[in-house]
Amino acid sequence: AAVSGCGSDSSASDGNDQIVMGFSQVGAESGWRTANTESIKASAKAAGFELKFSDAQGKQENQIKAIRSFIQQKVDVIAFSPVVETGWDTVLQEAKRANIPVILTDRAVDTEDTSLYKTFLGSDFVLEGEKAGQWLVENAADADVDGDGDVNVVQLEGTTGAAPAIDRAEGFAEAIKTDSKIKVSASQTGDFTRDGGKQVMESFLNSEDGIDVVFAHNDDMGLGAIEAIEASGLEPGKDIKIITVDAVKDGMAALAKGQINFIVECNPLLGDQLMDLANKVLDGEEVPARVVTEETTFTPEQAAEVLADRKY
Ligand code: GYE
Repeated sequence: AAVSGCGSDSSASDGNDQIVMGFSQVGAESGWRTANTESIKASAKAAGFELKFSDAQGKQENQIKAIRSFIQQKVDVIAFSPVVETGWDTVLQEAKRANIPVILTDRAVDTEDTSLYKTFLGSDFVLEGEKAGQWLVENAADADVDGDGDVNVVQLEGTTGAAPAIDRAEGFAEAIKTDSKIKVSASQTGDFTRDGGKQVMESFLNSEDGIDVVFAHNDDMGLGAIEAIEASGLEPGKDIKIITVDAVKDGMAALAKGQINFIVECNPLLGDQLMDLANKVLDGEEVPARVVTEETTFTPEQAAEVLADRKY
């Protein structure tokens, strides 16, 4: 670390100045997460950082423990992707008191005190939800699959309390407001996993009549829903339209096949930008409070075009 015992001259480099980053990851719940973890590890290596990587297995308490242990180990910088939005003030105050800068990646925290972190790098999840809703508004006639005059949507939410689950639902609801035919008739968490999406979709298929559309907060839950829809004898993408978020390779393959109808991209390759921000923060440079990732959307035709080159 920058805290080295070697008493070299007073230049910026003390001869043992490898930056140590403690990174607390959410878990391994989705294809997006796997790609994100790989990106962070690869970028840390390329930037010459020593990375202390900790997997919280979806639990906030594990993240809090990991952050405390990074503080104890006197890492140079802490980065993390908070599993849920609330409940971070105490541990972030501890990091601040220890003079260790914190960078949020991917997901935001909900706090009044923005001095508790240096910057937040990640997607605009509200915008992602809006893009999904806008597509549905534009394709409402087609999406009224059973032709009853209503577009009946069921929603597979991400992890309860997580920024992308809260914000995607909000953006989607806002966008579909403009068309009174479109209604969300049921909404439940599938925890961002394939299994969760499958199970919740099975129960929706049993309890809801005339489902026209599934809006899944990520590809994995959409892929789980495809399994449930097929098992019920219906054809995903035709009998029930599917909209998802992420655009990981498995999602894009299902989109190209027409099993999914529209994907809003969410970019997991945050590693290079994260290391860059960490370097700047440690050099005392100003960084923007918010760095938003650039993203696009995909139709089946567009997915078919890029699928072969999709890296994750
Ligand atoms: O969309 C989902 C993952 O926080 C943006 O978390 C991330 C989300 C992503 O599990 O697949």
